[in-house]
Amino acid sequence: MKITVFTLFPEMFSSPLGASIVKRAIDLKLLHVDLIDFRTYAQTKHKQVDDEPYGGGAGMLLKPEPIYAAVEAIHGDKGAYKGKIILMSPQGEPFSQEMALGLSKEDAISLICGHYEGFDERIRGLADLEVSIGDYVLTGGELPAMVLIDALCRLLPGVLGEDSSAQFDSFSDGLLEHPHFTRPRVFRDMAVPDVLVSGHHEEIRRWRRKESLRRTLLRRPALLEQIELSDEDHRLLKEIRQEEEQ
Ligand code: 4FV
Repeated sequence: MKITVFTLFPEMFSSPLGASIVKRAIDLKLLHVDLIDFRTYAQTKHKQVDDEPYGGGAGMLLKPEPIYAAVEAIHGDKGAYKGKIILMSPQGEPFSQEMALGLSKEDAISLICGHYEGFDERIRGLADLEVSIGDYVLTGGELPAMVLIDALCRLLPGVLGEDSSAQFDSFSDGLLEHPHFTRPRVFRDMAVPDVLVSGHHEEIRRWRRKESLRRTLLRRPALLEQIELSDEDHRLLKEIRQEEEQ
């Protein structure tokens, strides 16, 4: 997969792309990331990329010219680029595991990172999609772009050791993940649930499904409305509600 990032601060990406799983994906050539500093495409003598908002108001806005010039220099004019152009902004579609899964199947995507108070509205004409990582305002779109790259990268075939692990992610089945345990068997009087060391795989599957439902019911009940629950799920939820009432 090829990701092109348009940003004023390419240096912010060095460490997130230079460590652990993302680095491994890049080293394995499963992921290629190009960092484009769109200030270098500013046409004015002083490489101006921002300006005051028409109609007054605080802060500065990103100008359209440098970003259009950068995107067209790298990808050619509208239509030439086969990838999806994504604008990172708080007004965008909420980012989700489902969206990550969908985007991880693209051959190429481009991420445009805002800064200052935001974008001149005409920059939106470049984008196929606008994505927000959450209802809060950051200093720039760089961290959101890194979040997206990280979430996509681990879904690329061959990146995570056993491809299977990503399919057991939180949200992969719409539920929060069940509790996980590893050695030691007992830590400061906190013991691993017996079922997990029973070797009884059906019991273990049932316990994990039940604990995923319990955690989702207690922490994110709205998620339960969004997924198809099986008869077993309904039976388990009945047990959970009785247990939680005690
Ligand atoms: C953001 C978000 C975000 C807004 C003004 C950059 C900042 C500044 N992007 N999800 N939340 N962007 O806060 O994606 O330009």
